[in-house]
Amino acid sequence: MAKGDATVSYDGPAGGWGSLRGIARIAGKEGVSPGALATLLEQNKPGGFACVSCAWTKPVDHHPVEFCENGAKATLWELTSREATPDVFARHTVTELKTFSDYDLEQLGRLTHPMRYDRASDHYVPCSWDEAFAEIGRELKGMDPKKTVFYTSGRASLETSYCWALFARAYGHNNLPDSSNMCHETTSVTLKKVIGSPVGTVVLDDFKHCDAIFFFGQNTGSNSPRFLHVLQAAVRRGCRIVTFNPVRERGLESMINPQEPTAMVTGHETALSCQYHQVKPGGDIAVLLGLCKHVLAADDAARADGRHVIDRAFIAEHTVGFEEFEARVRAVEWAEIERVSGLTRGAIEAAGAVYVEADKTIGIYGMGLTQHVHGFENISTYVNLLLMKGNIGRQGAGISPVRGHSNVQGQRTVGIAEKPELVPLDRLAEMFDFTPPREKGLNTVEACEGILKGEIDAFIGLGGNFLRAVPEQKAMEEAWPGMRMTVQIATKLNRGHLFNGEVAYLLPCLGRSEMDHLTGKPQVVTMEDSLSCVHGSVGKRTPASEHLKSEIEIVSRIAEAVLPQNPKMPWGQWARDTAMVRDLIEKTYPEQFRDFNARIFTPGGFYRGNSARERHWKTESGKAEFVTPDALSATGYEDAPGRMSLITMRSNDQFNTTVYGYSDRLRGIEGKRDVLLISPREIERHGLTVGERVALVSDAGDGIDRRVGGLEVMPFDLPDGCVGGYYPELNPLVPLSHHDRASKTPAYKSVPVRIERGG
Ligand SMILES: Nc1nc2c(c(=O)[nH]1)N[C@H]1C(S)=C(S)[C@@H](COP(=O)(O)OP(=O)(O)OC[C@H]3O[C@@H](n4cnc5c(=O)[nH]c(N)nc54)[C@H](O)[C@@H]3O)O[C@H]1N2
Ligand SMILES: Nc1nc2c(c(=O)[nH]1)N[C@H]1C(S)=C(S)[C@@H](COP(=O)(O)OP(=O)(O)OC[C@H]3O[C@@H](n4cnc5c(=O)[nH]c(N)nc54)[C@H](O)[C@@H]3O)O[C@H]1N2
Ligand SMILES: [Mo]
Repeated sequence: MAKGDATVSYDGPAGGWGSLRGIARIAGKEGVSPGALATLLEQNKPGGFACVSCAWTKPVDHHPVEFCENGAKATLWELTSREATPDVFARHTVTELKTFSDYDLEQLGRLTHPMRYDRASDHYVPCSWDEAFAEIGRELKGMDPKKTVFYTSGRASLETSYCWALFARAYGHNNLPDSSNMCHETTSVTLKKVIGSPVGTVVLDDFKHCDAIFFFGQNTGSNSPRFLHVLQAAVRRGCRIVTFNPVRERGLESMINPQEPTAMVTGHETALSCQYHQVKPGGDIAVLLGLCKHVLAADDAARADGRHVIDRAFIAEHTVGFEEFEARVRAVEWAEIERVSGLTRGAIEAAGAVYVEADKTIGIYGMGLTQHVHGFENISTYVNLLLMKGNIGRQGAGISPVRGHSNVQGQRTVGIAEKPELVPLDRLAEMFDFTPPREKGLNTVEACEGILKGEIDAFIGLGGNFLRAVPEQKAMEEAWPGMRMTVQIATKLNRGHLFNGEVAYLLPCLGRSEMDHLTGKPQVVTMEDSLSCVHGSVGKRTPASEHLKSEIEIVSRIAEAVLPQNPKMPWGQWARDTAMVRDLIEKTYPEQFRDFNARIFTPGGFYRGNSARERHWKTESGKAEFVTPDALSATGYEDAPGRMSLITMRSNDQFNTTVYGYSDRLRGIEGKRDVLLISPREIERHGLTVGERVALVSDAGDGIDRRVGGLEVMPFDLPDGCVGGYYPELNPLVPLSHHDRASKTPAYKSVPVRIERGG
């Protein structure tokens, strides 16, 4: 595969020795505690603990070593021997800590004590758990619940998440924004609308039967590396992979399987994608319409001699809206498709030919489709392509979003939702004898809007790094201290913890690999992966500090401090016995969690089921719905002279806002993150020189001065009209109003910017 000349790149495959070196480097750097490497061997196996990194599924027939480079990094990050003790906080004021990089903050190590922010001295100071719960309880009791926000990052277990959502509702609000509001909320909204199920329809076995896999905007090599094995097996039996991505991601080009000793020794790599198309950011609706156009043309030709390509029987029986969509596809001009996608008709037709020839196709996607102003249309048009050939609801076919955090999908399943209609409120009312609030709550963007307007009194974060992950970072950091109370439940210090309300607490919790020592017997927690399989996880390690509490205990203690006594809500008992919470989950969602406690260690997890997979469409029309897109470009803005689309990216050495190191191995970028990736042609066009420092400034046209300076110009193989750089450093450039129209997922993958010299 040819590469652009003179660009930074990496020619080796994904996986292989490079990934082992990546693990060894991190193990050395994190100063891991004794036995940590042995703990890794238990990862993702029945009776062991579920990896805290990505949401990729855990197979029935696991490998001797069922973890990947990035899963190992995530676990070792948790098992560091470094400690952010009260002494560390005594040495640095919070203002001083704000000058630390994201990397340096987390390198301080695990939080060991509950801490309260002391405004007078500008220090975090240790406090007792009792004091913390009492004051948080007192504050919340005095507040209007609807002016408080309970955020969750997608790592908390099903049990903790269920309790958290129940607590919010018993207290009196649905303000339950989740990291998925910045991530796959576009999926939840779009797939629910068009196929009646908010999650993907594919199961692991389908990858053994598909003839083609299409990839739109998902970076498997860095973000879900264990999935590479599945892809490798598919390719080896003749399945074809076609990828659309502005960046040539090595993981999707080729890999060496670290699980195969001979391949490791001989360096034998498997080529993964048979076609790789560098679409412009936001060009996917156009590509998908082009593919549909090709399918229609192939069908027209086939029908002339009595065959067919389109599955008209399926369309007639199972769908609505096809005629309108067909008319739109026929009407759209190839010239327009080429302009918006940046690809030639020939390239799109070559991809279309793979789709036409394949009997069964799986459609994979990630943030490259969800994080756009027209993310809804990206996904609905993708589904249209699949529906045209009946590729949903049969073996070897389907739509498969690859989720992010390890339990982000499950949190939605058990009630973390700002949308009350997604939750069985009547059942909850009956089970727990209370009146759940019915008003829609705040999602992430709406919570930010509320905080900016000064309308929110308290924020409690169950994990995550909200303030660093959201758009409009500068204004958000300024507005944040306007809140009366902020509480963060966390394992490590991050930048979001350095901006505090008048009353502020930092509450340290156990990580998933650690033993919950409340009762002395191992507690099980559960997670749902991207393919809707539910797995049990048991922490085995001695906790990093004796003062840590499990997330579920922290949530329960806050709930007890706030809510009036209710014999139906024995919070203390739930925290001591998570099996009781699983019984409640089963009672609340009986179809999906039948015999929950008996099935938690089913090898490969137990499948929660999916109506669309059964071709039972729980949509408004009762059928799968073709939606005709009204936009051709997903960016939501026009091209303008000097305007560039910024893609914010994850490196191979980070997990979201957690930066493990400065090696983006698979892209050949080493030792730095303050870079502006741009094609040599655009470097020339803008009159820039390689290595000079520039600033990116917002070109959203709303008069707000958003900028990030000091970025080193680095030549990189990208399409014209776009630049790349790292998340979260570039988040100050993303306007809060720049989000998917349907789901309000921030449009982090095409942000309008300009390059300013001398930055
Ligand atoms: N190691 C590691 N693993 C992770 C994470 C991590 O940070 N590190 N994060 C976790 C989380 S929360 C999530 S949500 C997932 C994220 O995993 P992914 O969904 O893979 O997300 P990204 O890496 O942000 O972007 C995906 C790809 O989209 C491409 N892209 C950008 N714009 C476009 C576009 O307009 N069209 C197309 N077709 N492609 C585009 C980018 O080049 C990139 O390769 O990974 C999870 N796993
Ligand atoms: N520009 C840009 N912005 C983005 C994105 C993008 O692609 N581009 N991606 C978006 C996406 S997909 C997501 S999901 C969000 C991520 O947003 P979040 O989920 O809020 O952020 P994380 O970086 O995953 O959170 C890391 C912190 O979680 C805490 N933590 C780690 N493990 C545990 C644990 O076991 N328990 C608890 N309680 N805390 C723990 C640690 O303190 C750590 O610092 O960011 C979004 N923001
Ligand atoms: Mo995510």
